[in-house]
Amino acid sequence: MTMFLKQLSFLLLAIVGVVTATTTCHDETFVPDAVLRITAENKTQSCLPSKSVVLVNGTSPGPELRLLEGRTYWIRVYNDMPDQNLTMHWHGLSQAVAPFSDGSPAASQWPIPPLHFFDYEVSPPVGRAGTYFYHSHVGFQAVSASGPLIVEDLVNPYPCDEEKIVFIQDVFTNNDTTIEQGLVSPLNWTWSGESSMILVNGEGGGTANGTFCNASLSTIDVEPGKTYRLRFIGATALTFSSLAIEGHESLQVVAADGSYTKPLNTSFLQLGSGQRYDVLLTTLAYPTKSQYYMQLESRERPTLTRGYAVLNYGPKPSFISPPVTPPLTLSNTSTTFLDYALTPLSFSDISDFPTADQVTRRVTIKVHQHLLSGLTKLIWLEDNYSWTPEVPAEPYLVSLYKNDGIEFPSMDRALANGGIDNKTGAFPAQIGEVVEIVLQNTGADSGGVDIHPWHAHGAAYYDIGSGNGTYDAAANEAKLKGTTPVKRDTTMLYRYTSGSVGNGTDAGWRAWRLRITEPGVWMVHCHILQHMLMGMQTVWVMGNETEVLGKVPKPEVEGYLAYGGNVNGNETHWPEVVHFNDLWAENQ
Ligand SMILES: *[C@@H]1O[C@H](CO)[C@@H](O)[C@H](O)[C@H]1NC(C)=O
Ligand SMILES: *[C@@H]1O[C@H](CO)[C@@H](O)[C@H](O)[C@H]1NC(C)=O
Ligand SMILES: *[C@@H]1O[C@H](CO)[C@@H](O)[C@H](O)[C@H]1NC(C)=O
Ligand SMILES: *[C@@H]1O[C@H](CO)[C@@H](O)[C@H](O)[C@H]1NC(C)=O
Ligand SMILES: *[C@@H]1O[C@H](CO)[C@@H](O)[C@H](O)[C@H]1NC(C)=O
Ligand SMILES: *[C@@H]1O[C@H](CO)[C@@H](O)[C@H](O)[C@H]1NC(C)=O
Ligand SMILES: *[C@@H]1O[C@H](CO)[C@@H](O)[C@H](O)[C@H]1NC(C)=O
Ligand SMILES: *[C@@H]1O[C@H](CO)[C@@H](O)[C@H](O)[C@H]1NC(C)=O
Ligand SMILES: *[C@@H]1O[C@H](CO)[C@@H](O)[C@H](O)[C@H]1NC(C)=O
Ligand SMILES: *[C@@H]1O[C@H](CO)[C@@H](O)[C@H](O)[C@H]1NC(C)=O
Ligand SMILES: *[C@@H]1O[C@H](CO)[C@@H](O)[C@H](O)[C@H]1NC(C)=O
Ligand SMILES: *[C@@H]1O[C@H](CO)[C@@H](O)[C@H](O)[C@H]1NC(C)=O
Ligand SMILES: [Cu+2]
Repeated sequence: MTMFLKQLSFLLLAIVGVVTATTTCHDETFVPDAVLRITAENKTQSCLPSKSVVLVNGTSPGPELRLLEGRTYWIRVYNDMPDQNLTMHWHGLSQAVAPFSDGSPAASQWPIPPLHFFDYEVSPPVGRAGTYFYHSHVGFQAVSASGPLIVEDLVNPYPCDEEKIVFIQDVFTNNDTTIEQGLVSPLNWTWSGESSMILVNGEGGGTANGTFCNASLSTIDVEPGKTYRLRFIGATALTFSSLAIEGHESLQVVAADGSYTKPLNTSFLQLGSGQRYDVLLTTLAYPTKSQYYMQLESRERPTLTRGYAVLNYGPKPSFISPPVTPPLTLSNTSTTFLDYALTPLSFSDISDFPTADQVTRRVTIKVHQHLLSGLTKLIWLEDNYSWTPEVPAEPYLVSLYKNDGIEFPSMDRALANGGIDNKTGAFPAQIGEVVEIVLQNTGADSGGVDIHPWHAHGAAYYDIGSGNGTYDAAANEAKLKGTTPVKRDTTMLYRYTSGSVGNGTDAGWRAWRLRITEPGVWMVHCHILQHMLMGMQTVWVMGNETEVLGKVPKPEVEGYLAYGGNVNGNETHWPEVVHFNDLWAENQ
């Protein structure tokens, strides 16, 4: 069934509200499709001394998960940590059918308590095959607790000889606890420090702020004269990377986030936290050496972090040093990178793009950095609201079901306040609306401007571009003429000057257009982990009360509504779960 039909019938189901749910006990007879075990262990990474790191199955990145489009999977996630909460988010995949499986503790689910496990229901629809990743959504854990998630095609539009994952991460000198405490402390606010190294597939060496780190590099093993699909995954906490491969100037982009595109050639990539690009690379027929460096550099930070990996044609050496002199001069930030240039490959993505006259509402979110009066604490505001991990006290969806913590957001209050309901702090949207979301950068209290990779949970949006100053819909429509944007889930809000622009001055924008089709509670946030801890997150409630909560009546989801409720398994208790996808299918 097509995505559209699936959404339509899901919507009808929600409206008719005929669901009769029963919970299923996942006892010893139940076999999950995949298992992830999360621990905190002392580990050395790159040149850093051993410190506590949150790992998936003992490694960072964790093991690759491969799912097939159009199937439902149960992924059992064990929180084996004795003293930390955990969730897992399936970055880029919509959890419209299984709302408690989105893994965002502020919006959709209680975290998995220490020494418990949770069965996530993940169902990539047909048409969304592509490159994704999974990561924790608690605190700073996602700096290491993440791994590749590949949704395989029923029919691959870009056949190639082989494919390789290029999973990009940061490491920091301080541990997660120290970083978290520093960023939320009111009286002693402390920055995390800059990235100590950029890792590729868990390894990396190079320089950080001019200090050389001689750690062994990871290899991407290739053979001459073959075509590879490289799946680049931006799983960094902070780093916005500029990257290129020595001797291999032709990279052909064929997918952005989870969307196939028409092929587009580029010699370098820019990759923010949360973004993915799939690239076809044809290797040299006659390489003149065994190893070619892939060079990665941080951009838009006060200090430069430079890491390397190698494209390896020869036998695998036991230790590969980073070069002392960088082989490449990498591009500075391009504020136009692939914007207005990528085109969807699929006909349905092209035909589904809403035209300007279909847009029913535009919501501009002002992004601002604020220094709390009398303190050293910096916070991020979106329309004067700061959404830190402690806000709200219980996940938003849980509150709505329990009808206790927070009321259902009011469309009237939202319309009177530029899109945000000023009582609940959430952005409501009605099914059937076509909304433009404009992320409007503004000068900080200090006058400075920063960059932000903005990510949306739920359905992907059409990215309609970015620019300097204040968003101008008519001018942008002229730029869009003759183009069809691509569906994305993470795109960059840039800065256009390194200097001061003045407190509150508009200083660059990024705009999205989306049809509201999938009822649910969805986070829309900057993907820089530090910024999230500092409040750079919003919550959208799409659909009315019947549509959001009517999927499954309250008694059936009771186990999801309490922290440590009976949907969590442990050594003496099997989880009692709702099979949301089966319910949906039964009601067709
Ligand atoms: C993770 O480790 C568990 C055992 O600890 C194993 O059963 C499971 O298959 C591993 N998961 C993956 C995706 O490799
Ligand atoms: C990690 O190292 C610290 C300090 O050496 C030690 O106290 C702690 O028990 C270790 N943790 C683990 C999980 O091994
Ligand atoms: C993190 O680092 C701080 C400061 O060095 C230390 O006190 C704390 O025990 C560390 N936490 C863990 C979990 O290792
Ligand atoms: C885990 O989450 C619960 C519910 O939000 C909270 O009460 C508890 O303090 C958290 N535990 C830790 C160790 O952070
Ligand atoms: C403030 O934080 C810094 C860095 O974490 C630490 O070195 C310092 O001791 C702290 N000061 C106070 C007063 O807690
Ligand atoms: C970077 O190095 C310079 C020169 O050694 C030093 O003054 C500065 O404090 C360093 N910055 C960071 C963030 O480590
Ligand atoms: C890095 O370390 C390796 C292994 O110890 C050594 O062979 C190599 O010479 C070192 N490279 C530099 C530039 O220090
Ligand atoms: C919300 O905004 C309206 C104006 O649109 C105002 O009358 C009302 O007092 C505000 N409510 C809160 C809780 O700020
Ligand atoms: C910047 O503007 C905001 C909003 O008008 C105000 O609250 C803040 O105090 C200003 N900051 C400075 C440093 O003037
Ligand atoms: C962006 O606009 C500001 C204000 O007009 C201007 O100073 C700056 O040079 C512009 N930046 C770019 C890259 O065009
Ligand atoms: C939600 O919208 C549907 C479809 O328009 C409508 O049938 C239903 O009555 C609405 N529910 C509420 C609570 O407004
Ligand atoms: C295991 O889960 C059950 C049901 O939620 C709970 O009653 C029990 O206390 C849990 N055991 C532990 C050790 O947390
Ligand atoms: Cu940000």
